[in-house]
Amino acid sequence: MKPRDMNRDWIATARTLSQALPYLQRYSEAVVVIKLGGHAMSSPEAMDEFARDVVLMRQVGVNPVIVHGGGPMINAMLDKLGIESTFVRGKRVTDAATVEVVEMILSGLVNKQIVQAINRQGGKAVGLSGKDADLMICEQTDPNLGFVGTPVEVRPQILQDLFQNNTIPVIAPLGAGREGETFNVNGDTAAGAIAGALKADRLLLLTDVSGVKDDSGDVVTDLTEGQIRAMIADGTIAGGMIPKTETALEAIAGGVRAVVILDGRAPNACLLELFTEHGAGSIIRS
Ligand code: X2W
Repeated sequence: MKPRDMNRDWIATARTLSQALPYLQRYSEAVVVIKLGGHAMSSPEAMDEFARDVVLMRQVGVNPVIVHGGGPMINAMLDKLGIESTFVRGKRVTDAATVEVVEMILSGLVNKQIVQAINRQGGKAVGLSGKDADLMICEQTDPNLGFVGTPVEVRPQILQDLFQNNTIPVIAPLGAGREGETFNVNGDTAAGAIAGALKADRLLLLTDVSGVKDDSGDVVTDLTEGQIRAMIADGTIAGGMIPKTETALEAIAGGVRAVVILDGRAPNACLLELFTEHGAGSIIRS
């Protein structure tokens, strides 16, 4: 039996659903690429909640695509194996032994955790990497970084086929080289390239900070390309936020309608961004 006492919470839930209608209509059939960083996968509970939100998106007609990272999980395995790892400007120097571990952890462990979490919530997820169906062809980024790749060609047809079948693609950021190499691709870079090839309506970069902050530490909710370039030049945007904002600008140049940088640890971050007036994090529009 449903409780008939109209307590405030239930009324608020019904009102929230009702108010979401224009947003549900706006995003019906929309392609939303979500980059889930390793730092945003903080606990099994957070993973389940993320998975539920993704399944809800699919349920209301959105075509979600998940591109994940897993830097902390790669670090843990390299530590166990006694393989040292260094980063140059946010990219892992990747030798032949390291790229094997990166592929095992990203395509194996992390990819399947996300696939399973989505399927447990009633969704239909399939795991891929950039190698599957030649989704993401890469070239070496810089000889000093070893097997780190830059996407040069993305073939999104396999993703469109999966949308037709109500399937949610979950993509590990590895790329295929033309000579049969395996390339390690930064997760944000991979998500930007895939979102661009799909001309996605939204690219959501889920991270562990609440957005792009100004010099007094407040999140800037709306950002233009000019503002981002000025904030990088004067040092307001620094560290890991530089590649994220650069990815955002590249994605916009590639045809993505808007990119949002938001805190993936916040409850229901994706739903808040897509289906409420409030929005979340920092948005960069085309
Ligand atoms: C990354 C791929 C994983 C990733 C790495 O090896 O750590 C490069 O640095 P997060 O969790 O999103 O940081 N690749 C080239 O991007 O993970």
